[in-house]
Formats: sequence, C-alpha cells, structure tokens
Amino acid sequence: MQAENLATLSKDELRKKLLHPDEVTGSEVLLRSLLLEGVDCVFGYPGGAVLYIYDAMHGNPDFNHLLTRHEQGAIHAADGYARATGQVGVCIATSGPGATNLVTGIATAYMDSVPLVVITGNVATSAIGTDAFQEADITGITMPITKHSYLVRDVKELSTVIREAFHIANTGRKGPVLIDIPKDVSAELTRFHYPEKVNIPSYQPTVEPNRLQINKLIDAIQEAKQPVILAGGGVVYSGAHEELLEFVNKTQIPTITTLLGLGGFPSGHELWLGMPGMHGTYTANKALQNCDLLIGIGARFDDRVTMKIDGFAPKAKIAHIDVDPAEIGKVVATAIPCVGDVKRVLDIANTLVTHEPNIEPWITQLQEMKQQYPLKYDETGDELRPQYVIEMIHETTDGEAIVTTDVGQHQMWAAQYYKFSKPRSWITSGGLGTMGFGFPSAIGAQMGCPDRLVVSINGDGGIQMCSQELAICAINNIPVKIVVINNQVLGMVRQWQEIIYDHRYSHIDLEGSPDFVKLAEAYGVKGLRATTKEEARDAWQEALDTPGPVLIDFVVRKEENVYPMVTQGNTLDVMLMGDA
Ligand SMILES: Cc1ncc(C[n+]2csc(CCOP(=O)(O)OP(=O)(O)O)c2C)c(N)n1
Ligand SMILES: [Mg+2]
Repeated sequence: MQAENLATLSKDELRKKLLHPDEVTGSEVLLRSLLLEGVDCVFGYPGGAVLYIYDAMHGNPDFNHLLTRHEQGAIHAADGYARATGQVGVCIATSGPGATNLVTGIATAYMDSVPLVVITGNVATSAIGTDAFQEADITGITMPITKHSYLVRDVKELSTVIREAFHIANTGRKGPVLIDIPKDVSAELTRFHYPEKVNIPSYQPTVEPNRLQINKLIDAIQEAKQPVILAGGGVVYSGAHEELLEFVNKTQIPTITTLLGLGGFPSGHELWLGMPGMHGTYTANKALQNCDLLIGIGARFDDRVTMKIDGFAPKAKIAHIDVDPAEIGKVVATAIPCVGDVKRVLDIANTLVTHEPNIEPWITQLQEMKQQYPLKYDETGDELRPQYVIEMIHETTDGEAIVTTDVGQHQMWAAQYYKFSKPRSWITSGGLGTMGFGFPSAIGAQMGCPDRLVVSINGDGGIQMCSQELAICAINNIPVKIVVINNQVLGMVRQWQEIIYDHRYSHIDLEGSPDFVKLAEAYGVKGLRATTKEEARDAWQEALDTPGPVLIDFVVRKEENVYPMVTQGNTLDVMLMGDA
C-alpha cells in the first residue's frame, strides 16, 4: 500500500513534492505519474527492458510494488484490484515474453470492461523492428484486446500518455490501455510536468443520455404487461446499484442479474429472479422468454445469456441502456436505445417514473415460479457436495465477503449459491472465461480492500494455472482464503462430455494433481483438507479464525453437475433440471 507519508498529502502537496524543475529519467516520470494518479499498488515482474524502471523503484519508499511469480499473476491481480475498488489496476512487465505473458489477462479485462493500465518495456527505439533480443510487437499483438495502446517514442510525451491512459481506461466503457515504453525512453532525461486536464478530441464518450430516449423507455414501461430488467456488469461499473434499486422499487419490474451483474442488485429483494442463461435459474430464463418488454441495463446480451439467439425473448420489445453505442443492436434488435452512463440514465428515469405499471399478475406468476423451482441439489447423506460448501461459505460470511472465482463448475455454483447483495463483491472472468484468474484476482482484491474478507473459489484444475502466487500471499501475509473445490476432474468439461458427448470422457482426469495441502505448506501457507460435511465446517471455521492466508482443499463428489442447464443450440426455456 502507498507509503504513509504520501497518503497523508493533499493533491496539491503531492504535486508540489513530485513536480520540481530538475530533469528526471523517463522511469522517474512513470513512477511520479502513477503516484499522481493515486496508484497505491502495482503488480509486476522485472526484466531487461524495464530495468531502468525497476532501478527507479529501488529504495523508493513511496512506491509499492508486488513481485508476482508470473506475469499472468500480475495482470489478474491488477484486474481483481480494479474490479474490487473501481480504480484503475496497474501492472508492469518486461518486453517480449514478459509482455506476451500478459496477453490472456489483457483479453480477460477487455472482455469484462475492466480498467487497467498495462505497462510494458520494449527494446530501445533504435532496435525496434530488427528482431532484437526479447522484442515483441506488443502494441500490435494486443491491438484487438485493448481499448487503446501507446508506443512511447519520446520521453517528453510520456507523462501526457500516462494521463490519457488512465482517463481512457476508466471513462466511458472501461477497459485496458497498454503503454509500451522502449528502454532508451525509460532512461532519457526530461523535465517532469503532469497535465491536469486531458484533451483527446477523438475520444468523447457519451455519458450524458438523451432525454427523448428515456421518455420512450418510460412510455414503454407504462404500456408493458410483462416487463423484465436484465442488469449486467455495467450497473456495477457505473456505481448505479442504488439508482437501479430505486428504479425497481418505483416500477416494480422483476429483475435478473447477469453473471457480471451479480451484486448490482440485492439478491434478497423479492423482485430478484436470479441469474439468466446457460446455468441460470428457471424463473429468470422463463421470464426472459415470456416478457413483453426487456430492459437491458449495462448488459451486452452475451451468448451464454441469450443461448439460441433466434428464439431469444421472442415476445419482447427490447430497450437497451448502455454507455457503449456499439453495443446497441449488436446481437438483438433494439426498439429503444438509451446511450449513456447507466447511473445517469437511471437517475433521470427515476425522476420521470410517476406510477407503477399494472403488472400484478406477472409478478405473482414469477413469484410462484420462484417458489416452485428454486435452485436445488441433493442434500442427503454425508457426502460432501460443492453446492454445500458454497452455501456454507455464504452463511458463515453473512454474504459480506469479496468472492473471486476461477472458471468451471465451481464458478457457476458460486454464482448460484453465494447470494450477493453488494456491488464489487463478486469477481469472476465472465466474457473470456479465463482459468487461472481466480486466485491472483483475489490477491489484487485483497490489496485494494485490506479490511474485507476475500475468499477465492477455485477448481482443482484452474488453481494449478496460477498456484505459484501462493508465494506472494505467504511473504506479504495477504490473508486470502483460498478454496479449492476439488472434484478431481475438469468438471465443467466432464459435464459436457457426459451430457452432450454421451459419456465419452476424454482427457479430463486430473490424476497427478499435487496434494494441495502440501503445495500450500511448501510455500509457507497453511493448508487444510475436508472430505465430509463435518470436516468442511471445521476446516472452514479454522480458516476463518486464522489471520493469514489459508488454502482449504474441499474434496467433493466428482459426478456432481451444474443445473439448470440449457445446452447449446437450445432456447432458454429448454432447461435440463437434474435429478434433485
Ligand atoms: C485457460 C483455459 N483453458 C481451458 C478452458 C476450458 N475450461 C472451462 S472450464 C474447464 C474445467 C475446469 O476444471 P476445474 O478448474 O477443475 O473446475 P471445475 O469445473 O471442476 O469446477 C476447462 C478446461 C478455460 N476456460 N480456460
Ligand atoms: Mg475440478
């Protein structure tokens, strides 16, 4: 975390301290600019092209850098930090392999609209294009997966570039911005100035909505008999959870939250229908298929939500509120577009809603459905089931933890059974579905929110993709509770092979995995194991009572499947419900 002495300074005092007339290196410009942006924690990994930058960090008490054990760990940590705090996450890597190791993390953040500033070193400007040692065209490689990228060829431009990068990353539709700094630029001297204002004529996101569009939405709500709201990650990212709650309370429209929207609306609310899509709740999926007005709010109609697009929401007029105009009409024909920041749109809409639409029968129908088709699993016997573990974690943390997940069955069970009621408490790779994300993202979330309990829920497959970051948990005493839902298999793939490929199990057995307790202990992290319900309760309590990081290996039933399930090619109302 940022050193005490800087944290106590006002913005003006900080500027005064950092902006003095002497010439400094590009590396110094970078570090000072980050401090002026309020960055209190950077995740990174050094190498030849960033050695001037790391040299500038040496002995610098103001700069807090965490050395991950893989660049992928660094970028997912920065991502978790950003999702948990709403501030820009920052990571640094060297040129060539360091930079290319970031690619998966950049794509992960891009797909989920997460604001990152990614700093890479590159070979000296004179060597660019010569296939120099550890040269990679990282701006070229990442062009399609960044919101914007810069290759800085002149040290005089560096501070302006950094200022712009932070602005672009965290305004409009958020996303990762890459700054590639050749080695000579990081060493050259310049006068440090830091622009107060950003002026990018070609980048002016439409934040302020058009009122005529909102009027149309209000009219449509008054006419609708069966309206439904589909709230996505945009609600969380724009900080619109209170406005959404007010909007729902005023209009009484039943509300669904997407995977990334979880926490954007309180799950305890009587009008909450759950998550939609491939593993959505029965009621959410039925509501989408039967509604006459569908109001998408900061949601992008992902194919895991809509399933077979031809038959998606067949009776609905669609309204779509989104800050990114490119999302309007991208996958669904939209009758009422509302382009603007979700919070602003809802703010205005809340002043225009005068009375509730007359939709009592619709609400009653959905509430009966919710009663009749709750999420269910076989709770009999002593065999430990993954859903039981998630429910237990939810109960014992009062739903107040920040939960990060990896990708697979455990991710879907966490989404289904940990009932979120606050925004920025749920961190998962939705769009890219990146295995390896769960654990390092929890480290970043914990660095950003040191006072929160952070629980990282992983599969036994995915944890092995970034388990090396146990080291930084141990040495920095980052108290993440690392849950492994150990079904001894690539569970989600097993489920598909069982259901869609007629039980032909191909390369899913994780035999040969390490003993996760010993793995944790090898890094100096406490490890616990549970194989029954009783052991699970005891081990989890012990983990909660232990101040530092703990890994808990929950050995669960291998054959458990995630239900409901809509298989690909089907519309949302064709759901496999499982035996329970
Ligand atoms: C990097 C990456 N590779 C492959 C996949 C495909 N994939 C999705 S879920 C899954 C299985 C995950 O297994 P595990 O981590 O044990 O979680 P489980 O499904 O068993 O809960 C795989 C291989 C992916 N999402 N990401
Ligand atoms: Mg598994």
